[in-house]
Amino acid sequence: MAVERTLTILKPDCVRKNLIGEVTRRIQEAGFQIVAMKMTRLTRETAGGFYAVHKERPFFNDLVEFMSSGPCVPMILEKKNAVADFRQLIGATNPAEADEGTIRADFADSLGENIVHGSDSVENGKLESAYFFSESEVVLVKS
Ligand code: FUP
Repeated sequence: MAVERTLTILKPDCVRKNLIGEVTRRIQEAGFQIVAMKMTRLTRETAGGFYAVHKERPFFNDLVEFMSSGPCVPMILEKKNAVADFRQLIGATNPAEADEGTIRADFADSLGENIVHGSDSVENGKLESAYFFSESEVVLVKS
């Protein structure tokens, strides 16, 4: 299995619920190496740009509103098979459908406010990582 990178965002509901520590602990315990991390507050424009693929969907405005409603914590994570393993760790987009013990099953309130983002492919992970971080903000990790 190849070493991959994936982009996660601890979303504004995660920050509001004081779950940055707990979610980060679970991510690290699952073997992910954090290679970039920051706290930031998205504007409506930057949130809309990140989710541009959904701009024709009925939930787009609510999604932009929510993602710009408070600070969030984007991170780039590195691990073998990172993209699929991370989506397994967080569970289905809709927390009502997420497997027991996943981050979304344990902490998310709704489909719209689901605690964390995880890239859905290696390619999107690269594009999404570049949306938040410059090359110089990504640390070199000895493996
Ligand atoms: P995911 O890949 O799990 O982040 O899910 P999607 O890209 O399908 O959706 C992105 C975000 O849009 C979700 F995290 C929540 C929101 N969303 C809704 O609010 N309603 C929907 O029906 C689908 C997604």
